[in-house]
Amino acid sequence: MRNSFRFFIIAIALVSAIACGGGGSPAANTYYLDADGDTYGSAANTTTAASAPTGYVTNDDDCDDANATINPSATEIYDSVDNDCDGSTDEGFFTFYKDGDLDGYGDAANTTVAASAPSGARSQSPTRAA
Ligand SMILES: [Ca+2]
Ligand SMILES: [Ca+2]
Ligand SMILES: [Ca+2]
Ligand SMILES: [Ca+2]
Repeated sequence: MRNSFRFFIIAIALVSAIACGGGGSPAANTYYLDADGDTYGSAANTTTAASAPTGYVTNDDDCDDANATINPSATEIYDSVDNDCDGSTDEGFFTFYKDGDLDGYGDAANTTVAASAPSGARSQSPTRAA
């Protein structure tokens, strides 16, 4: 009686060890390499595993996986680069023309690029030939 109970316990332990070990493989997921460590992965380098390997993440949203300052959480700045990975480069920036005499027409020779009109006498409207 006692021996058969012990055998029963051992049998259960064996079966569960086999099931967890070499038996059925868990569902595999695709993971994306995050080479620059900004938590956004690149679709250019993927692997399939049951859980995320070191350096891999579950998204492929990084448009530049060699630059940690470029990712979907970044703020767009005026630098001819798509900093926030939305597919648009330097969106939200405009050229403003200085309107020194406040006649409503700017000076093509005196411009600045910004997201909103700088303080001072400037106009976003294109210039009249000065
Ligand atoms: Ca990345
Ligand atoms: Ca990046
Ligand atoms: Ca952008
Ligand atoms: Ca930019």
